[in-house]
Amino acid sequence: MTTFAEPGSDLDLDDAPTSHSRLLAWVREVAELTQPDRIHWCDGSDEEWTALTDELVEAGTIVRLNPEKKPNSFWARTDPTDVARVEERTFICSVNEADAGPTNNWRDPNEMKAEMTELYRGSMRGRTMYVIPFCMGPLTAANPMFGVELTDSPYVTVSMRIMARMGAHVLQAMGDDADFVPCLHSVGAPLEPGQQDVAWPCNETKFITQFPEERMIWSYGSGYGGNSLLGKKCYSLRIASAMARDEGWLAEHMLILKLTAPHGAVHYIAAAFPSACGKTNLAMLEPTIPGWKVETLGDDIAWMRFGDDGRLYAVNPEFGLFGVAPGTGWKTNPNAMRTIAKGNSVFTNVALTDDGDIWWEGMTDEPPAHLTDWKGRDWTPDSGEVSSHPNSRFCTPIEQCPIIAPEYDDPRGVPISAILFGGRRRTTIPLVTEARDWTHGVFMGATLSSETTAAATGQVGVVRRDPMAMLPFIGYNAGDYFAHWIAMGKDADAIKLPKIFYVNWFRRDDDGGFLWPGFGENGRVLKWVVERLEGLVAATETPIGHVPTPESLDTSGLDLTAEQLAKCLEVDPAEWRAEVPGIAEWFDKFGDHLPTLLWAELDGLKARLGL
Ligand code: SAT
Ligand code: MN
Repeated sequence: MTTFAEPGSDLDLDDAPTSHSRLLAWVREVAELTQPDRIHWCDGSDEEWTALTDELVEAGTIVRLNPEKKPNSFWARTDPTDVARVEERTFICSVNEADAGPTNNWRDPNEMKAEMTELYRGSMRGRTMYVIPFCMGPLTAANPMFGVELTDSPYVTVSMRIMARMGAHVLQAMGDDADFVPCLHSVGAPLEPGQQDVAWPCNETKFITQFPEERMIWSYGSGYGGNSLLGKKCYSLRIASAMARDEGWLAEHMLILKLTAPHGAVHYIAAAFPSACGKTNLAMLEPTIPGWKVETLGDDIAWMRFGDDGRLYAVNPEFGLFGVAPGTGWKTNPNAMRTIAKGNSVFTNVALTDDGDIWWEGMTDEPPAHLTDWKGRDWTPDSGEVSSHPNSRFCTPIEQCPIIAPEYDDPRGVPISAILFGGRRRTTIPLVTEARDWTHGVFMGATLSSETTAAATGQVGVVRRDPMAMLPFIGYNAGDYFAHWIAMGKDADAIKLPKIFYVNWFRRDDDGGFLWPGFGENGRVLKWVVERLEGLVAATETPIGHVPTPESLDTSGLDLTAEQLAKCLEVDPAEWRAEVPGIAEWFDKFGDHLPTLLWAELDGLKARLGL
């Protein structure tokens, strides 16, 4: 662990562990602007982890958990106002406003830089600036995707060590002149001499800003994961989607799983669901049907490129899991429970048990008799409030997952057979629908709708369009993004393209209960998907695509009546006719950026619905 320039010194970079001149110049420039007391170059070592976590314990930001329960793990509580992504404070600062499109907030890049520069001026005073060299995806990739985050938050620094490949080996691999995405982060809470720090420094003013042409990220005011771990959504989705548009690949909000059938055939499946709609659960599924096996490659982000053989290959750029805690339990996701049991994790905004472990709603059937809740207050089952914030998270190394597929670290990625799009809808959307072809699948993704969750600030449970589950993450004009998706399919060999499906685990019956049991039973839907790929099972052609015939979906041993199954699979023309005006209104937003092929898809749907 090397710390340069103690308080009062001139932040000398002579001993910096790199001779990368652009990196050094940028670190110097940011240090001069933000005026930290010291600069620390992260090496990613165990000693550094210990020093940082000790410091965070001392500061009251985190509490060390009982090592017999969760070794080398910590309980963190944020400021109660800093608990989720802030979409209304997230900006795509492209040079032209039209390039941000109607779904993003836009500000002129020069104006934004001027305003944020004033916020950053002196913002790290009294603090350490951490330099975090990181690589999204394997370091052994043909073109390793480097980034460097400068942050004044030790919480961010330890979380980055879990979520990304980072440290001295990355800095070394960057050599003297590798390209990297500069990621600047400050919690915006400078300390005056003698001023007592708070446990969770942040600022009421927040900006999460992407500069897509410059491939640069500036984040200010928040310490929460999605706003501050800049390798994640900001780089691997917003900036990477702009790179992918320019370079002919896809950066997507998708899990990646490996499915092995009883007869040994292997299929890799990618699936896009909005935040907090079960990506982590599906990625680690334990199928209830005998002989089927799931292994995990990723739970949140997939970068996909065509290989020389014409197939679409996916890589998970991340190194950790940042999963929604509530609802994760031995019944719903035993593999996530086994992953966190190994320790080395940071739990944020969950509850603390009296014996130094963590708990959240849904972990066990019965809550403990007493907890310390996410706001640090005494909690009992009679408290009348949840103990853990609905967007509380576990941050844990993906390599600890007992069913990690060894290929997750292969820089070539894995060939994808099927892409699933899914949302959270009480009505209208059947359990699973197969697209007729790639363009129809893009139509399904582009019109995906879902009820909002606690993963972002704002109202929960409101249906909104969330194209490809990427609404908050597309780094450019979403109309152009749809065109890019269509072009990717057009240039490819149709027979080798992944087949596209639309799933909905969340349909409700008339009493408001879920129709489909979900979780491990979703393996039955995966089975139907691969049996469709292999041409083994039948489907009913409906106005919206191919839906399973009741016999083709394996429901053996499942407690589901024929009526319930029919309701899961139902395509109600009246509901769909009601859906059409909303789709037309959605498409209208994009003006001439919307590919005409998507209007043609809508016309086809209308004709099939008799409209
Ligand atoms: O909050 S994160 O953006 O890191 C996770 C999510 O919302 O998908
Ligand atoms: Mn996500």
